This record gives sequence, C-alpha cells and structure tokens, in this order.
Amino acid sequence: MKKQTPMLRLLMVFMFAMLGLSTGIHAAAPAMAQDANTTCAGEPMIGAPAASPTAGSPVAGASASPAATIDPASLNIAFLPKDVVNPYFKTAEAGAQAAATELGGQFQQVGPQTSNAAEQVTWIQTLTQQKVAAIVVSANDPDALAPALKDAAAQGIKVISYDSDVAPDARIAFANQADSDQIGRIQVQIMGKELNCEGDIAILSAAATATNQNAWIEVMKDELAKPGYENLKLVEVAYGDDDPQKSHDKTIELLTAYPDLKGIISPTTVGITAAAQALEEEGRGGGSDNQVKLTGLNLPNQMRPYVKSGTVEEFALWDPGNLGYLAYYMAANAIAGNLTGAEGETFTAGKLGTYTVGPNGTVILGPPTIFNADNIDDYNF
Ligand code: RAM
Repeated sequence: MKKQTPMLRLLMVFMFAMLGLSTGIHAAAPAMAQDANTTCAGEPMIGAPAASPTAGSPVAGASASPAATIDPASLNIAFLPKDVVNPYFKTAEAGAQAAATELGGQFQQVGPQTSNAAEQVTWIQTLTQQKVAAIVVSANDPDALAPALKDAAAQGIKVISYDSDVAPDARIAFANQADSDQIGRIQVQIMGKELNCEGDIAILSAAATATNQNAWIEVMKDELAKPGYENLKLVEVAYGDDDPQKSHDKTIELLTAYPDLKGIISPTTVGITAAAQALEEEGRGGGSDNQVKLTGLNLPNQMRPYVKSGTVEEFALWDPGNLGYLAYYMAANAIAGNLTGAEGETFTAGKLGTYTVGPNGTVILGPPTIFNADNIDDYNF
C-alpha cells in the first residue's frame, strides 16, 4: 500500500461513508475521529458485543424442516475434524450428534490425536472402505486431502467440508463458520483498538497449511495494509500446529525474539489458550505494566478465566455446536440429493432454518460474535 496523505485518508473515509461500504454487521456510522467504534483505518468496527446469546445463529425465519425427503436409514455420516482432542471439535461433535438424533441418522467422529494431514488421509481411506454415506471434514491441508476425498466421491460418498475447507473440487459444499473476511478483519480491528494503532504485533496460528487460518491471515494482512495502520507492525507469523505445548513454547519464543512485542493475535482456540497461559506465567498478562495484548478466536468457556484476569479484553468466535449441526444437515441433504453445491440452492437445517448456497459452494453459518467481560457469562460453550 502506498503512503497516503492525511487529506487522502480523509477523502477515503468520506468515500466509504458515501458508498456505504461497511463490512460490519452491527456497524455504527463511520466517525471521523478514532473512537471505540472506529478502526485504525477510520472505518466502522465490525460487529459489537452481542446482546443475546443467539447472535451467532442466522435469523432465517423458516421453521424447522420436516426433512421429508431425508431417509434416516441412508444417514451413515462420519465427521473427520483436524484432530479429535481439541475442545472446539468436541463442541462441534455435540452439535452434529444432536442433528443425527433429530434426523434418526448415524454419526461417528474419527480422526488424528494431533492436527495431521497425513493421518487424515488414512482416515479418509478407512471411511471409504467402510462405505459411509458421507464424510464431513475439517482440513489440516486443503490439497493433501483432495486425492483421497476424490476417490471417496468416485465411490458415491458425499463429501462436505466444515470449519477448514478442502480444495473446492474435492467436496460438494463447505460449511463456513462466518464470513472469512469479517473473521480476519475483526481480530486486527480489536488489536488496533487495544493498542491505539501502535506497536509490534505477532500472529500465532495453527498449522502452516490450515485453510481457515491462512485465509484469515491473508485478510488480516490486507486490513493492516490500510492507511491508519502504519504503526501497527506485524513482525512474525508463528505456527503452534494446534498443539498446546508447541503453541505455548512459540509464545515464549516470540516474547524472547521481540522484547518490544505489544500484541499477539491467535486465530485458533488452541493457540490463544496456550498464549494466554504463557503470558500470565511470564508476568505479561492482565495487570502487568508490560502487558502483551492478546486477542483472537476462542470458546467463551476456555477464555473466561483470562477475560476475568484482564489478559484478554475481547475476542471472537461463533457457536461450534451450531457449525457441527449445520454440517450434519448439509451431509444429510447431500445424501438425499437436496444439496449439490450449486450457487443459489436452498436447503433447511432443522432449528437453524433455511440456508442458501453462496459462491464456490460455501454456506455461511452466521455472523461471528465478539465476547468481552460484559457478555462472556451469557455463554456456555
Ligand atoms: C482451532 C482450529 C479450528 C478453528 C478454531 C478457531 O480450534 O484451528 O480449525 O476454526 O481454532
């Protein structure tokens, strides 16, 4: 991004206001001065602390689907998350199980103990041999999984991705937790607000090949490139592989390598939990004169102690239980022939209502929610 004069920046803010180019959901009107509702780039902040615990769900008005065309006996559906230990995927599993119970279908969740693409390939081959009706997968690597998934599809198995996409030609549709652009931008906007648009920051991600984190990091870089963020400098993207110990150690390495580090963004529930713990151990958490600000994505239940201690002020997520529920319904609809991934197609997902398939076979669960001390106790997942 070229250097902008203050005049040009003002003009851009004005143009955004005129064009109504807001990326926000509960966005306030653009303000000319930097305030709590304005990003470092002078744009409206995406989202706002949610008033109700249902904010993560779509507001589709349709009533629950009778699912008349879905044959319960056909629903032999297997979920294959990045790993089966991560509490995020356990929460999604509970949602998928609830959907299976509603529809009278079968459900199993299998996968590696640690985030590992090669082991996911082996699991895809196993599920293919078992002749399951559908595989619902969150990818540790979009390309490494594709050949095995295509082999499964060639044998009639319906492939749905959720959370972290695979190569689009290796699946029917993708259940995305929220708009990727918003997820990426929100985290930078929160960090910018907490640091007053100034300081060295690092990103602590999951696996270097994770589709979802990589998509969000691209958006983060784009947000940081906007005029107004010149003094908020991204010094490193580190990878903790969604392994608690490795994520903890990477946090310590970042603190050592960058003594002036002012903030860490961790777009992974495993990474941010480990980082919060490491910061508190190092005396760099809430209440410290030398605090390193921390934001990112996490389950409210995992982040609660760190919000109470002031180590984390604000972070974002969606309800992973609803994501698992939606993904199961997508698999069921794909098996029934109601979902082919074509843009504009609609289908119903039980209590969540009606969804429309967007570009590139993507279905968006709903808007992300921002959590802080004011609303975190309203949530229990
Ligand atoms: C971790 C995983 C998952 C991601 C969340 C936010 O649990 O990397 O894929 O969506 O963080």
